[in-house]
Amino acid sequence: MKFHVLTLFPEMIVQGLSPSIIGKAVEKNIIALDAVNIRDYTLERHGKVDDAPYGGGAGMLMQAQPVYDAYRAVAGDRKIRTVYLTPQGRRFDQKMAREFAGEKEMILLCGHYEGIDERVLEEIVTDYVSVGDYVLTGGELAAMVVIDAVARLVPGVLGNGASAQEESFHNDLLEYPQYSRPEVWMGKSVPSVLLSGNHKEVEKWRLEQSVERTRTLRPDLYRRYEQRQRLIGRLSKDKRNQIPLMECLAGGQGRIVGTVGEDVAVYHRESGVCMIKASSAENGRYLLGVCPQEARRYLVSRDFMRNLLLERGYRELLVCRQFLYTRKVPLPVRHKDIRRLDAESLSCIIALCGMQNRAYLKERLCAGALYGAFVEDRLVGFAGVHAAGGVGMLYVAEDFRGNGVGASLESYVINRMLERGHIPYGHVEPCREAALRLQEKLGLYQAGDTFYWLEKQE
Ligand code: 4FN
Repeated sequence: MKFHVLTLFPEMIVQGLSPSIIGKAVEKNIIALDAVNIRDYTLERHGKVDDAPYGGGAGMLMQAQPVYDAYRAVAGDRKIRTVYLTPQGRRFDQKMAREFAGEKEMILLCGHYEGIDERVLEEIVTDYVSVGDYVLTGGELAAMVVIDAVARLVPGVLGNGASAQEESFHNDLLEYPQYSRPEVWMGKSVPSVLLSGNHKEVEKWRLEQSVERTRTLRPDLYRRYEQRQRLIGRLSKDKRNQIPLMECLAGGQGRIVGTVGEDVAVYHRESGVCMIKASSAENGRYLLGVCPQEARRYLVSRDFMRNLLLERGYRELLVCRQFLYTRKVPLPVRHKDIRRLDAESLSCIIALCGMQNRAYLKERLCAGALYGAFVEDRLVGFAGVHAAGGVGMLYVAEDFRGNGVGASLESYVINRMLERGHIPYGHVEPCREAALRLQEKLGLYQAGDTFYWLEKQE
């Protein structure tokens, strides 16, 4: 991703970000940062870029011409998302950061003095964005806030370990308190549970702390959290059918976009998947209406839902049976050399299974969600966790099939899911007989309706 910043103080942007992780990512060419000095584009002598406002009043305004020419020098005839940092803008938040992270390129425009001539703003700005309610001397710090928040979402900027951490991030909850050495500082001890070595107790304590902090400090976030927990409680009465929805909510990545009675639509933004539980076509129609525009895929489990989507021009991707692993005990893994894969394995994966689904596999790889089986350092198979939470993507090299590599891979992924407190589930097409047999062999049982995956036609 490329950030262009139009500013009177380019060194503020470049030097401000260069010591940080964002600066390292620039050095590694994972992102690009191009700070453009608006003053370089003035046609007036002495580098003048400002003038007094018509109608009078205090202070000066940045003039339209240098801003426009700097913009054209960057954008040419291309249409690029252009953000003006201004106190009048929409408040910047994590959702907006995610949206911007989907762009290939963006332009950030920083104001100075009393602001910028309205006419050039009308001409070039696509988004007005504010970082908060306080007076600043210029838009540069605001632009740096936006760049920092957006850039860290670009795959590779934080590296594998950190992006995997987001998986366990309890959305809607504030962070719990943390402690490091020494054990006693200024007479204050580290809470004893953290020294107990009991992983389960530690997790429980941390969740309690997060919940309590959120309840007292951020009642707005807490309401969302409570609504989600209540829904998970209701869905758990129909676990066999509702595991994907429950998992998506429990993971903290699913957003409830609508409810009618006992029915609900949940949007999983990372995968662009909408999951709908509807008990009637009427409710289904309503819930489809409230799903976000950007939803690319739907997971539904009733014929009338499937038909509603087909009527709306969606394409059927898969018709699946659902398998659940409801025991808590880890599965034995016979194949010894299985490891988490990183972005460098992409070429091995493509060599193994061809180019199909390349973009999706790359995305899962960068998210740290794929695991590989090796024989003498050769990748002979892989499996992982889908963006929406299911276990799958199982593939074994033809000359290694029938050796239990597939069973080991799936068992390994299931064990990782169990460690993180998930209920492992998978969707398998009825025609894939080997995969169906494997599910039974591993002790997963078929549960619930037939599930339909449908995709928006591009
Ligand atoms: N600020 C307020 C009201 C009126 C003016 C300001 C103010 C920099 C060019 C804009 C400020 C805050 C958050 C950009 C503030 C932001 C700016 C931002 C910003 C110089 C004109 C100015 C009521 C919000 C206190 C100066 C409120 N996010 N004017 O600060 O650019 O992006």
